[in-house]
Amino acid sequence: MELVEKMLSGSDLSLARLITLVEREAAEVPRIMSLIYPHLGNAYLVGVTGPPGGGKSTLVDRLTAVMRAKGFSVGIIAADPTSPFSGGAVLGDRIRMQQHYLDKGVFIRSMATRGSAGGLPRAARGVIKLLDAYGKDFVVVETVGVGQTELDIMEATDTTVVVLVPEAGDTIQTMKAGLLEIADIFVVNKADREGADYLAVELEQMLRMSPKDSGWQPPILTTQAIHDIGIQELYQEIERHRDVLQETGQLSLKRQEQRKREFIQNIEQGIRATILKLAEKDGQLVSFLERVEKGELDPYSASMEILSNRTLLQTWLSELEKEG
Ligand SMILES: Nc1nc2c(ncn2[C@@H]2O[C@H](COP(=O)(O)OP(=O)(O)O)[C@@H](O)[C@H]2O)c(=O)[nH]1
Ligand SMILES: [Mg+2]
Repeated sequence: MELVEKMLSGSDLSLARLITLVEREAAEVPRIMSLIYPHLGNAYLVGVTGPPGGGKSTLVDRLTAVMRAKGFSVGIIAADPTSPFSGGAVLGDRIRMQQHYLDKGVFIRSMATRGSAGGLPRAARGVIKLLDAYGKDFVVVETVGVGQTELDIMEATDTTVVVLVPEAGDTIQTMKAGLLEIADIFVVNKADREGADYLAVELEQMLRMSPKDSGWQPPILTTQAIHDIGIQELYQEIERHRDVLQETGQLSLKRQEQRKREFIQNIEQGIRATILKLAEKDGQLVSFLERVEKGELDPYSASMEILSNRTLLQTWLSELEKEG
């Protein structure tokens, strides 16, 4: 594929085009992914997540400046499912990261969801890979919020930075949403505001209650992204985490896990698509569906009946094959 060749030899334009294909889940995606596969694994992947307005984009902007000063190239993905149409967040990020828009060593892409559940994490993972193959030393992924979408995206990164702010309200509540488990590094941003120290102490107490057995205790940093304070320290902690992951073999284990998960998820996705297609046309499946919907048949028995009926499954598969 010519586009991939061009991208691999450094064409920004081809990279942008490939990203668009991945975002649209175009038919060429599996081919693209297999072509870039030999070029993967060199970028270090940093996820930045937390509640909206916490200063993530500002932080990413400053962190990028630190990485650039050290001579590293950076790819930035802002995955924001909250702005499907307006592009408001995208524009805001453009302003916050404008110092990097003219820098050839930085590639920035904002992604908004197009409504398809599960689509954004898949697309984001694909874009991460493109930036990795393109040769970026760091790929930084910013996600907004604390939902399943964000957790799914963060699973694909090496170091996850969770950004919190003093005014975040009920911290404990936020933690319950899964942030506590995924954070490798905590950042209490807007430390120029009241309550930052208190939040840091509160976090520390929570972490002490549930110590991790992985050999890495997530540090808690305080930053003032707008004043460029604490960013060097954040960069150093990312490096320290990376070193620990590498030395203990956890990095390769983590990536092994990621590949396995992706493999299974892709199969699941394919099977699900097949079933949905069948549900539109196969008489038997339709009648099962109707009875389940009406409550005449319980979903468990119905699915067991289908899964144990090999003849039925085989007929369906060959019907789909015929269609191509
Ligand atoms: N007071 C204060 N404001 C900040 C700090 N960092 C970012 N902000 C502001 O917080 C707002 C949201 O920042 P943004 O980076 O867009 O947050 P995001 O939604 O998490 O990406 C902006 O107006 C920033 O200027 C900080 O350290 N202190
Ligand atoms: Mg942002």
